[in-house]
Amino acid sequence: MERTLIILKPDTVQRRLTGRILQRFEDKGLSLAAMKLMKISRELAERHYAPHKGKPFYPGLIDYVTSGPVVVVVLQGNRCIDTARTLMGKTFGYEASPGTIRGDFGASRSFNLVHGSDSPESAATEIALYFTEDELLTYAHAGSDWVYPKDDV
Ligand code: IDP
Ligand code: MG
Repeated sequence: MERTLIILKPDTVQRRLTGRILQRFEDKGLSLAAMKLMKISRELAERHYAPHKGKPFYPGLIDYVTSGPVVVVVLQGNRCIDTARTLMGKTFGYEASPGTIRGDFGASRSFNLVHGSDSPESAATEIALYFTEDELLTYAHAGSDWVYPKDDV
């Protein structure tokens, strides 16, 4: 069972797409382990996006993710890091396939609606930036046996 950090970025909240985008992850069978509405401080944004420091788009990225409320979510499920990234689509909305979140709702390079961790290491680091261990809930989900067969590996 994996966990991943998802952020519904300020454009998602401003465009009132929060429910529809969360629905995509739930429809796939991923479970909510934690969730909150918050405004990301510049300091937190700089820690989160430290791997991108120095790139040309970095200052704009920090401005963007701190520009309004976001919904921060931890999702849980088998292979959920890659599954969530597949649902999100390619980084730039105009390149992302129709059917993906970015492909259906995004048209730009930066305003791409959603963040998702890209590896188990970044998921662990990013989840710890936003949640304490006791805020992460593990619980039996009615119907999980119908998403993941018992012998699924
Ligand atoms: P990802 O979100 O698909 O993992 P990253 O390469 O990690 O993409 O970039 C982080 C975020 O920075 C992107 O989601 C996007 O908001 C922004 N970004 C990435 N590349 C560019 C760019 O070339 N121009 C403007 N913004 C960019
Ligand atoms: Mg990334």
